[in-house]
Amino acid sequence: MFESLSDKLKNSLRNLRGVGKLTPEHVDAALREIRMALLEADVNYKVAKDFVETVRAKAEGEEVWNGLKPHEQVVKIVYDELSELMGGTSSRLVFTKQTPNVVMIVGLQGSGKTTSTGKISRWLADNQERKPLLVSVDVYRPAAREQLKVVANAVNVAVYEAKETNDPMTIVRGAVKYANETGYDTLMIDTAGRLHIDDELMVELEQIKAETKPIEVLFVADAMTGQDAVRSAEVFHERIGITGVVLTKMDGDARGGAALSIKQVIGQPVKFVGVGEKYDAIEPFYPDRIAQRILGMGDVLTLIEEVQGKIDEKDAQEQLRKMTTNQFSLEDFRNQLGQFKKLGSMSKLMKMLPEQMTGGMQITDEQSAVVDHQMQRTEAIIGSMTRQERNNHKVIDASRKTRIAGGSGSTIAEVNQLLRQYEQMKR
Ligand SMILES: Nc1nc2c(ncn2[C@@H]2O[C@H](COP(=O)(O)OP(=O)(O)OP(=O)(O)O)[C@@H](O)[C@H]2O)c(=O)[nH]1
Ligand SMILES: [Mg+2]
Repeated sequence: MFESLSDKLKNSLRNLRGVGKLTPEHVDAALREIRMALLEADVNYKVAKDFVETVRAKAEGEEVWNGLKPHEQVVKIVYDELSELMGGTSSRLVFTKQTPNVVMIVGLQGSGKTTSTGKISRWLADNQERKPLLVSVDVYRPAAREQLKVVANAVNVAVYEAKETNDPMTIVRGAVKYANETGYDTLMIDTAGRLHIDDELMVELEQIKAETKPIEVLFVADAMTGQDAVRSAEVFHERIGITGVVLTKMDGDARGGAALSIKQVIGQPVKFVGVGEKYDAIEPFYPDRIAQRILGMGDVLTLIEEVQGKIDEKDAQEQLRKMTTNQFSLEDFRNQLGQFKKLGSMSKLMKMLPEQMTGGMQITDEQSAVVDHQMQRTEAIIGSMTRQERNNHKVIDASRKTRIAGGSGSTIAEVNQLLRQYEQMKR
């Protein structure tokens, strides 16, 4: 995501480094490069132009931050403006007491509506304590409703089926009623897509909107389509009124222009980005953090949040207590490995650390695979122990070691090594 833009921006800002006093010529040169970089990333022409002008005005203005060198001032201005461009702070979905809150998912054919409906419902259940119900009103494409059901099952979220009817309005009314009666607080409506914006589709979406009064209408756009995504978002917004955008396929070679232009062009923020075909490949869109990532300050905040979100706070407290009172068993060790694994692969973690921390060094996928493999090994060995052995490793004698090694497909030396590591950790 944003690699090429990031490289170019960092480069042009780096060129300002070491310049004692910034002259207008220096700033001009840097701004020209920044403008080129934005255009190459497929940022809307006018957005790029305005961006550069704002940065120029601020750089020439009186504003001075204590303790920042001249070139750092420019970096700071570019950072502020970049995050402002994308909408400033992040835009969570805000729910009301109404039941159900309706979220409509709209967009062109194949943009990723059905996939995103599933991903977002899972995300809301995990992160905003919502109880979602999914419904498809795509009665046109054969198997479209079946597809949503498959997605719903995969993300373990309920789906409302209305096999007896093919009328979108009847379906949504039924779904709202059902959600109301059964206590689902969030109804997500997956709508039909068309290859091109057509009136029939728009009328149908307008009707569904009037009927269900959604708190959110999310426009799903394929980021790979660049400025086309921005233009169609604009049309949908004028016609239906959207509250936010979901940019999918940001894992592909999208240059990022859509992400950088949408807020500015249509006035509605990007709320989520899809970063893969798997159902957990969705991220809330944080403009400030994206700006940090683009400018190479790393995504420490996302990292911290991932750690907080996935590691159960209570669990962590309990483990800390055990560690400090020296009751940390092999069982606890295994739990801790499990927690760590939830964060993802080692290389993914490294990518989120700021350059200052890693010195720009990244571990390779192979290195990451070795670490991941070792962790799996360790888990397997502990998994082959009995409960008694896990809670008191001192009972593990030579014959038990042989059994454990056999059970986990490892060698006695590996079992010994693990026990040594554990003792060290315990100490
Ligand atoms: N790589 C990648 N693929 C995605 C992402 N989101 C969706 N896809 C893929 O895009 C294709 C279309 O996704 P769907 O969810 O079926 O799109 P849709 O908008 O519901 O399509 P229609 O209902 O036909 O209009 C599928 O192959 C998805 O796996 C993403 O974030 N990254
Ligand atoms: Mg679909």
